[in-house]
Formats: sequence, C-alpha cells, structure tokens
Amino acid sequence: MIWNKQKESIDPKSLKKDQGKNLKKLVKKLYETVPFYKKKLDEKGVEPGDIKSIEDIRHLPFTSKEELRETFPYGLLAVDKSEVREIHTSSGTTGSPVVGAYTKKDIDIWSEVMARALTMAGVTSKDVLQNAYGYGLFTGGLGVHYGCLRIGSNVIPISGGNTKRQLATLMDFNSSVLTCTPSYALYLAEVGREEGIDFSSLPLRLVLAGAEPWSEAMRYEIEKQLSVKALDIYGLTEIIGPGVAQECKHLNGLHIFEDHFYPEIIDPDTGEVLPDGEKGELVITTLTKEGTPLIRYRTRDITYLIREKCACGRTIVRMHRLLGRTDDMLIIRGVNVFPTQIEEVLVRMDGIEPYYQLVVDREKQLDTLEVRIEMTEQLMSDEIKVLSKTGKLIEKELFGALNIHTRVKFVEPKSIPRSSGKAERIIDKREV
Ligand code: DLL
Repeated sequence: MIWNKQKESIDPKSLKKDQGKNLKKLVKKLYETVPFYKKKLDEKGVEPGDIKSIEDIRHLPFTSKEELRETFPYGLLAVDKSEVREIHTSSGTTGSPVVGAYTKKDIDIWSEVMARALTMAGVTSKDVLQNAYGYGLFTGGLGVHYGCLRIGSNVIPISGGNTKRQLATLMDFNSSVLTCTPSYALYLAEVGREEGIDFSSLPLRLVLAGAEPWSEAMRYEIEKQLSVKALDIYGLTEIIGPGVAQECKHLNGLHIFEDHFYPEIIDPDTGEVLPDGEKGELVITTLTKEGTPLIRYRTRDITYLIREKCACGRTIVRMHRLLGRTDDMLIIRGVNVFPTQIEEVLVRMDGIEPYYQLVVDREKQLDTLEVRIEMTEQLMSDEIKVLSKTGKLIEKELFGALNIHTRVKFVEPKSIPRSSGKAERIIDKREV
C-alpha cells in the first residue's frame, strides 16, 4: 500500500515544479528571517529572485555541521520562538549538539512522512508496534510514534533499554513490529536466546532498523535470529529525524520523500554535484520545513541515488543503503575503509559473534587496524590452534575485502559493550 500515492507516485515533471516553487519560497524566507543565511547568500552573490526552478539549487551555498554547531542553539531558527512546539537535538562526539526546532506544521509533516515510511514497510492499523527507539531529545522515539498515531497502529512507547522488559513486552502484548537500531535488535535476539525464547513462535514479523550503519549481512542475521523481515529506515535530526527515506519490500534502496527533502550527491572533496549512480556525500535541502530549515545540508553520509522505477509503483528517487559516513571512514595507510565493509565479512563468518570493535593506532608512523571480535563459548573452549586458525582465516577474508592487513584479536564473550541505541564501533587511538 502507498500512504500518499499523489506524492509518492507523482510524475517527475510535476514534482520538479513543486520542488522549484518550494525552493523559491524557502530561499526568500531564509533571506528575510535568518541573518546567517542572508550573509551566506550575499557572500555567494545570490538573491532570492535568482531562484526560479529547482535546478537553480546549484547556485546556493552548502550548510555544514560546523555551522550548525556555531549557531547553537537558536541561530538558525526561521520563525518566532513562540511558534516552536518541540525541540530535538543530537549530540555527536564533539562540540555542541545540533538542534532541530519544529513548528506545528513541521510535526504535521513529520507525522506524514513517517506514515508514508511505516506504510511502505507494510505496517498497518492492525499492527502492534513496539517502539524501542529512545524517546526524548533523540528523534527516533517520537518520530516513529507520530507516524503510528497517523496510521492508527497501536504503538507501545517502551523506548530504548531494559532488555528483559522489552522481551516480556514482545510476548505479553503480541508485538508484530519492532523499531530499534540494528545492533539492539541483535542484542535482543541474544538475550532472548539465553531466556529460551523461540522467536519463530511469536507474532513479531518486522523490524524497522536504522539510526546507524548496518550491512546486508547484519540484515540476514537479524532476520534469521528474530524470525522476521528487517527493513531500513533513514533520517537525521537536522532534517527531521526518521522519515527522510524508507526501504520498501523490494529492497532496492530507500525511497526519499523528495517533495520535502531534496537530495543531491556531491564529491565531498570538491563539492561538485555528481550524476545519479555515483557515490558521494548526500546533501539535503528541507523544502517545506518552517522551524529550522536548511539549504544544501552536507549530511556526511555516503550513498548514491537511483532513479529507475521501483516495482512498488513509487516514482520518487531512491538512495542506496548508506555505505558509510565521511567521519566514520577510516583511512588506513591511504586506503579508505568503512566499518560496514568489515561487518559484512565478520557477520558472514561462522563461529564468531556479530559483535566487533575496530581499534586504529599508529606504530612507527604506520597505521594499524585491530579488529576485536567476540568469541563464541564454543570457540573459547576450542584448542588454541583452532583459535589461531580461525583468526588467520578472518584476516585473510578481510584482506580480500579491504586490501589491507588487519590484526584480529579475539576477546571474551560479552566483553564488547552492548548498546540500546547506536553501537560504538571505532576506537581511534591516533588522535590521542
Ligand atoms: O538517527 C534518526 C533516526 C532515528 C533514523 C531512528 C532512523 C531511525 P541522528 O541521531 O541525528 O538521527 O543521526 C543521524 O545516523 O546522518 C546517519 O549517519 C545515521 N543513520 C541514520 N539512519 C541510518 C540508516 C537519527 N538507516 C545519522 N543507515 C545519519 C545508516 C543511518 N546510518
């Protein structure tokens, strides 16, 4: 089913026209109300009247995460404070958090795009959706919640954490859909196994996973261990939260709700706009947002756009599932490595747990990459020879995938921290 056929299966010409109209309005509004944007547009020599169609977006300046931090907390607000109904923030590893402010209309749009996303994933008013994304400043909890209210499904606002209660709730309320990060889905499966839960006997049928990078291999594990289908949901606080893009059952990438969020792909080094199909940094313009709209926001997320028609009948553009983030990309002896590439190899290997951490260091001016992997109880009880052989095999597989040498280190079962939100995969010792 398609929630909003008119918008999701729109003909490309009408879409462009609407996008152009909204871009024009947006630039005028920002020029008049946000001194930060007036200055940026003046510096670029662009006046609101120069924007006539969506193609003119290329004349506009980019907005960076640093700029969002510098203008914390209200520097990018485009409405009077009295119009703000809700604030969300996301804190990265450094600096001030970034802020998303929502007016009544923004929350309405958020509910609409989340209703589209949930419907695309096959969620209906008959479902019981256990929402294990965190409620609070994080956008995951409330974003999914608003979508559920819109489509009329029963939402259980359990929020993140308290794994035993999550499992009990799954069984007590017969939850049919679970929303959480992919790493937490696997952790629930692990604890469930220890408790003797047979997931195949539960009504749970779908996991909507996102908020952190995950690989196809991880999808396979989640599907197998929880006896469900797992679909990908993408979004970010700066743009709206979850509901920017969603995967449909055809698994051909994530449909971007481009009537609200206009995507471009650029070369992260030069800023040059790349054609469809070429990998680069995703840049998004919020065409309809009122509270904190952004022009050409550089997400730091790496993907590419897919324009061919999807079998589901939607015509809107898709993005390939995220390939990584520019700030997660490790450069090891000159080679670019994304954690998901390593995950893809590890999760497919037999006899190891899908928990890992990457430790980057420097020895004698040379970068080193240690891959810490959790042993299974079985592997731990094996002879040292078996362990060493398994380690070598994984190093060989990783070399095949990455073309760099890594060092595999086995760590005790359960020693890699579990998170109910986003997993911490990288320890970079080179900076300290
Ligand atoms: O993570 C919003 C969200 C909540 C998305 C729930 C999906 C589900 P932030 O905390 O601002 O917002 O983090 C945004 O997380 O720029 C990506 O790098 C990463 N991310 C989000 N979704 C995915 C995904 C939420 N499906 C940042 N795959 C983004 C890979 C993702 N990475």
